[in-house]
Amino acid sequence: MNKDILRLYLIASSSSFKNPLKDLETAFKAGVTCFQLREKGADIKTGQELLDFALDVKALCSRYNTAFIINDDVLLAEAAEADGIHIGQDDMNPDMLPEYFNDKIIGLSVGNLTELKSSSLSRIAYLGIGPVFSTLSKEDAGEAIGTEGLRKLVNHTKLPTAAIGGITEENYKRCLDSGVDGICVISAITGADNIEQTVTALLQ
Ligand code: TZP
Ligand code: MG
Repeated sequence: MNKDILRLYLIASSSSFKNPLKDLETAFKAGVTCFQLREKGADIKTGQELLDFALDVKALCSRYNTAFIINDDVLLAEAAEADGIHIGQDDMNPDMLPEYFNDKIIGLSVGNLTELKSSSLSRIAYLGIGPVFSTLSKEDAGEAIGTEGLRKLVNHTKLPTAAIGGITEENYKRCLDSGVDGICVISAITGADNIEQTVTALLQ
């Protein structure tokens, strides 16, 4: 995997934006390097409606050269021919992912050293590390590890890494200074007044 794709990694659901395809296009055009469709929370799509949305997003991603990752949903990732899948500690064992993912990007969330050491990493392409700061976007995100915790985990792995959790225009540089290859954000972009400006700022 080219770790440059982790530089600015946006995560959102189909209901995160008022005009999802338009707003995602704005974000991709402005330079988001990777997008993860994480269909969680209120107002979620399922079945064919979700697949149709995923296919529209995939087309947008292809147009702007943005990597397209699906959170957790193996069947959706295969059906939408995503570039990869992201799994959490409570999801499936990455070793059990079907062959489709052999040449795809498999990302894993880790929040502490115990998780890092106990995870099967043979098929993992990158780690999402956090929450670095406290977040309102994930109820069970766990305790914030701070930039010191982030640095510690980065120093314990050779895998490409992205920081996640509570990352904003004000604190993203401290994450990058901890040695990660990039940052993952939800609310910094989904809640932005001006998506283009925010993406540009987070890429500085
Ligand atoms: N995993 C750890 S923290 C988090 C996820 C999905 C939420 C990040 O959202 P935000 O709004 O960027 O804090
Ligand atoms: Mg999950």
